[in-house]
Amino acid sequence: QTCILYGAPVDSGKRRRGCLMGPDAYRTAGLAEALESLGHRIKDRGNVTPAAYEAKPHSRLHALEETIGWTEALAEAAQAGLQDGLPIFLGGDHALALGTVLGAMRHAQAVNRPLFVLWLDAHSDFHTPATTDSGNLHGTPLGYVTGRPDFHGFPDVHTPLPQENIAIVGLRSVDEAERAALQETTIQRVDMREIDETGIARPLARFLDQVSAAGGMLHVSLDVDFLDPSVAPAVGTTVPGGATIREAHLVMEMLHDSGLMTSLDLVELNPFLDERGRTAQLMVDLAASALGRRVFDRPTRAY
Ligand code: DIR
Ligand code: MN
Ligand code: MN
Ligand code: MN
Repeated sequence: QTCILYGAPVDSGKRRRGCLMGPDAYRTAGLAEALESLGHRIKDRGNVTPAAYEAKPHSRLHALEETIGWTEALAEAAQAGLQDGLPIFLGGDHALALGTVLGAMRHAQAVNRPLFVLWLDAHSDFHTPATTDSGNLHGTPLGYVTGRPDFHGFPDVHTPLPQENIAIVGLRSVDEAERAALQETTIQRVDMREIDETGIARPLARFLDQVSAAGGMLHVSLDVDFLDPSVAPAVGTTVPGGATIREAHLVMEMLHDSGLMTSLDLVELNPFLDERGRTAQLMVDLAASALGRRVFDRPTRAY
């Protein structure tokens, strides 16, 4: 495959700074080399920059105009990348997915295929600018792409992503306003308890079967805090009780075997909080698993 790397040094989605160093950390940790060694062609298109914006003060929302600028620029990058290969976005905080998922939606519509989204995260990121209590827009991308209200100033979401095309896996921190709204949706929610009870493979296989049956494209958004903080400390919003290294690799290995993933976000890495690049390295290793690194081949499973 041709993997197209885009640095997305978005740091506007929350108040704690440092995610802007993410793209450099992934490059330093050898992402391109790891994927090349698996036989892929790598094009690094450098870092995206936000569309021009004029920052205004807001009482609640943090860095609204800058985040809108990133959304416009990253939607275009995602659309362009999907025409040329499998785009991988090196974040940057999760606000970058406002743009990458929007771009993937536009591309999917242009090629007349349904888009599915796999959200690997401790959080549900289903807020709107009106419901967020933190004022941090990294908590809003799934609200945006599903067409929830109050995203004034953002690019129009002409055709919202169908709720049933979304699975959120790894949940253990859902704000009350999100919980109430989510319970009214058909978004598939896999919390840590379900993972404990059934293992992570079962709910994931169920979702991949659905993507495959629909002939869908699949955007994967991997938040560092999907992982347990004991193995991935370099993130501003750690929540104990997260995925193990092996659970995360299994997700990535199954994604590779499925052949369904068409774009990938690596988000919320804050290198300022890392321990000698340990979290960056783990994220690179997970990306490598998603793109074919394995111990032994498995007979292919028909998803
Ligand atoms: C939280 C944090 N729910 C908020 N969200 C995060 O600010 O609305 N998402 N960290 O990954
Ligand atoms: Mn997130
Ligand atoms: Mn999160
Ligand atoms: Mn919140």
